Amino acid sequence: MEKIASDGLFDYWECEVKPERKRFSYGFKMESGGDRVWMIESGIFGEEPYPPGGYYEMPFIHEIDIFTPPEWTKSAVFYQIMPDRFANGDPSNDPEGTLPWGGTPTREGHFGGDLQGIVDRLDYLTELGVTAVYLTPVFEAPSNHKYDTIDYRKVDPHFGDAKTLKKAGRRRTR
Ligand SMILES: [Ca+2]
Repeated sequence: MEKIASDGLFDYWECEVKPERKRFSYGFKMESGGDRVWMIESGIFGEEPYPPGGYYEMPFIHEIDIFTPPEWTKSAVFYQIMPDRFANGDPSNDPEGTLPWGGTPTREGHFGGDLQGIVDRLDYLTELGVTAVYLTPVFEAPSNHKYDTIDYRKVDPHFGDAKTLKKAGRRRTR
């Protein structure tokens, strides 16, 4: 692996792998001085884990699963947004029991953030240099994070509607 970047907290390593077959299993061996550890999906071990159990796995790679990112993503600056916690642009759609903005977050609590809040701040994101927004799930779900989606065809009413989602996703040019 090759170290491609570092910041105050982390080093970032990268390598390119072309699996010989349509299945792929992998782990990481890390060595420093006399120390050696293996990191796989099931944990970190001082002894080399015996495969196949517990390794990171891509059990089957079909040709259509090999994703080629569009050219524009290579220079894009992404900003990830969990809508409930980003900005409340429409208090009329707040879930019952919405906590006051700036309050202490809880696991189940809602702050009323929504798609209109994102639309209202697209200029702010552009000023930051952001060129692409990645949203955590926005479809109908009971939780604040919406990963427990119950209807993939309906924008969660606490976040807004399809029309507002379209506005949040429109291409911005300066
Ligand atoms: Ca709201």
